[in-house]
Amino acid sequence: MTLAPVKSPSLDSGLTLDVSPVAGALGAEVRGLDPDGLDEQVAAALRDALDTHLVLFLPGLNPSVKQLRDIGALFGELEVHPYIDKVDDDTPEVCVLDTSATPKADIWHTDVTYSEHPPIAALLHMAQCPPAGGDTMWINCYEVHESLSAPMQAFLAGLTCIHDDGKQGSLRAEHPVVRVHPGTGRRSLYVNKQHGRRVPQLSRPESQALLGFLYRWQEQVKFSCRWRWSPGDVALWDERVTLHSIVDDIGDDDDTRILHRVTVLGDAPRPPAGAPSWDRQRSDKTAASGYYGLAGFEF
Ligand SMILES: O=C(O)CCC(=O)C(=O)O
Ligand SMILES: [Fe+2]
Repeated sequence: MTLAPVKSPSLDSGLTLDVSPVAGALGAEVRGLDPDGLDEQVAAALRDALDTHLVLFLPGLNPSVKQLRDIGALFGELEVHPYIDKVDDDTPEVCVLDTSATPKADIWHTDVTYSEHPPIAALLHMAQCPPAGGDTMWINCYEVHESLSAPMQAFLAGLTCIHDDGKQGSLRAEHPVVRVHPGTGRRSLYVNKQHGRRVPQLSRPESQALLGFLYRWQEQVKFSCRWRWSPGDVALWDERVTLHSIVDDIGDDDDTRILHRVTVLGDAPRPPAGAPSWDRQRSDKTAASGYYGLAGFEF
């Protein structure tokens, strides 16, 4: 997909949003947003920009906690996380992510795909930024799907993948391997190696080989964009059609990296219309399963 270099939807309110791509595959900077001037027109312009660019960056916006929540609410109902720390009690939708203190998400993933209704979008505000390192990267999963051959696309359209939370599979969900975005109608590949475990229509070794191939294929740099954070930046992405990962290269262990985070609640991923439906494998206890079922893909 080739993206227009600059897009500037002019709103009736007189506000102009300048939307300018940051990479060939996905991602755009948005300038001109007034976090106190959010209305339906601004919402429509942002949603349109998000549908086109998949990740939006609002450089130096430095929103208040309430403003961050209100920008998130333009995209849908917000999550109130049961236990992650909140910035303050008045805005339970805004969590604190201290990536200097907690394990970093330095693996390509899509958030919470072990849920039946994974999030549709997420926002991060860089509240305390390290001087260097700790960039975040995203991948365009439409492009990943489009890069596959027609027979491979046809094969994948009829498959599902079982995702779990990695804790003995206590939370798990089954989703189509190819999903259709309800807004754009486009197909994207929907597997990620943090949570994806098994394609139940295939034997265990077949599933292992296929997922291993897809994970390697989708992680190519050409499908990605990378954001070097500055203090106050906000990133907002469509969880349905992207993967992301922090780059875990913060130079000094004493550097603090604190983000404020908002999650937009999701829907059930939808498979392509008319995709074939295959039975599950009756038994996956093949002779080879002991060998191929090793390590992270074991389910
Ligand atoms: O720390 C980051 O840059 C990304 C964290 C992350 O994976 C998330 O907020 O979902
Ligand atoms: Fe994440």
